[in-house]
Amino acid sequence: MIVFGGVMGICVVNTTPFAGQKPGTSGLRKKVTVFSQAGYLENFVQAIFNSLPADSKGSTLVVGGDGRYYNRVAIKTILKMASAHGFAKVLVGRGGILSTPAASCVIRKNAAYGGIILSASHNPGGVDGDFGIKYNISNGGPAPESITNAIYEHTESISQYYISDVADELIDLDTLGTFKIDNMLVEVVDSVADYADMLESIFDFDAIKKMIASGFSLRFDAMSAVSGPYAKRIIEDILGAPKGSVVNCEPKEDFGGLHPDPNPVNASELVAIMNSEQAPDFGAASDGDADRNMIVGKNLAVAPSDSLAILAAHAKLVPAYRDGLLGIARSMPTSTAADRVAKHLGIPCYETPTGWKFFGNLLDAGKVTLCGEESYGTGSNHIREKDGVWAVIFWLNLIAVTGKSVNQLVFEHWLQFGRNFYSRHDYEAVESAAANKLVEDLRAKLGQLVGQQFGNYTVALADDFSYTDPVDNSVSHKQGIRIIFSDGSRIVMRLSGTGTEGATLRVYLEKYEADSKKFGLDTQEALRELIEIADSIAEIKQRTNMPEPTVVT
Ligand code: VG1
Ligand code: CO
Repeated sequence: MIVFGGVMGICVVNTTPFAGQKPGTSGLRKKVTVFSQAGYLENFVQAIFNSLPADSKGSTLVVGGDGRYYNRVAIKTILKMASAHGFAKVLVGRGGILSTPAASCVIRKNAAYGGIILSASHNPGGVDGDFGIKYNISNGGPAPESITNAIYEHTESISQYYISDVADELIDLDTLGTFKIDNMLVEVVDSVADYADMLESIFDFDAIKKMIASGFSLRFDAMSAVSGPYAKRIIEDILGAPKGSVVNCEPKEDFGGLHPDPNPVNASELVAIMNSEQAPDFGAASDGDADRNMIVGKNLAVAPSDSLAILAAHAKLVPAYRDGLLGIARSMPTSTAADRVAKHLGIPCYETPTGWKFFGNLLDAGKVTLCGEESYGTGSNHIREKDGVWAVIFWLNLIAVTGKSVNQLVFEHWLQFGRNFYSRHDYEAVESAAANKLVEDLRAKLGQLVGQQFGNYTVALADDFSYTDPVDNSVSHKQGIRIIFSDGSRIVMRLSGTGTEGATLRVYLEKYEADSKKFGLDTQEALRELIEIADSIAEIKQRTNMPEPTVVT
């Protein structure tokens, strides 16, 4: 042991950089086998701490994760390193568990300096699964690119990390209360109560309770992930839904071997039930870290882009949004359904790059109230992360006060605003070089596409999306290729920043239809021509060597 700075118990460990510790869309995500290499996690955590200003010493940090395999080991390491860095206090979720929205809530409520969230979200878990880590700032939201870039730079030059030598056995994550690591206080908290209180202050719980008491039935599938304890407490204990309404509610280290991603492909059991005779009135699911949501009616999985638009259109029915919305923000690939609502309401609609970190400034500056992404993410200014259980309760609130079903709300929305047919085609585990070349070659020919006609579609705009943050003027380039046609239809292509195997190409397809007689069309059928155009422009099948996408949502 080396004694550092005269403080007993703090070790300095010499280390060398690991290649490729660059945070992606939502922090650093790698296989557990990569994270568990000696020094790998430590290097990244030290790089976070090295990027913090000196006033972080003596402040409070929040730490928690989605409970996946390696969560506990990582949390103990982080606690020991937080002590060595000089934090005065760490708030940690009981059992090391905090959902991503709850972590955001705890950071805000306790005015913490920031937080470290351990999650690979919707990626599979377990010994052979994925692990992830990200840093959130004092507003409770993901660190902006200026900070994630600085963290990355530190990972490239790191030579030492600092860690307390306290024995792991002395770190008890399971008992509520406080203990010390060296001079640092650790408080083990139960975030469920705080989170439930927050939702109660936003929504009309009485109306939802009444609806449920009168026989309204629902099924919330927590996908053996971290939303379970939160959903059970709120939906069953507080709102009074019968026991068993929340299913798969025990968080498991490997999510039962499944993919904790709430979409019709991975939550197929829920969708099958909602398509059957036994369907309850309402179905919903959430992901690994409880920030995503899927809403399901009878024979109808609501498209996330539609969900954002519908919540926005009815927001005044929710107590917290009674006075109306300041604005809406959506990620660029998300459909333009929300734009139509914003226009109707006379409020601005912002288009940001993919990833929740881009919403933080807009929310902090009071420019927007609701935000959403096509990837089953919706949220508001109540915290700075997307929030799965919040979205579900928002829908229940709307159903309770309008007396309308999910299907009615969706169909009436299309009648009023038209329908944005929308789908995402993912080509997963593509060889990285081939995927990069596809994007590069496509980028090179964007200029020639404008004005070209493909069947019924003429290209009006083709570019690689750049975003200038309206609050701090920071610019983010190369955020996805957009091909926009003269009728407003769009094809967007980008490479995923959350995958851990090869590259994932995401192809987003959107077509607007105002004519309600065409609403009954099958989505893939409505988008058929655009799907073909995407392939002819980008040579997807040939270059990925895949005849079909691996996942269609
Ligand atoms: C995906 C989604 C993106 C989302 C991100 C994190 O990123 O497309 O919309 O913000 O995951 O979601 P990518 O780069 O793979 O397309 V999750 O629930 O971390 O928390
Ligand atoms: Co998530």
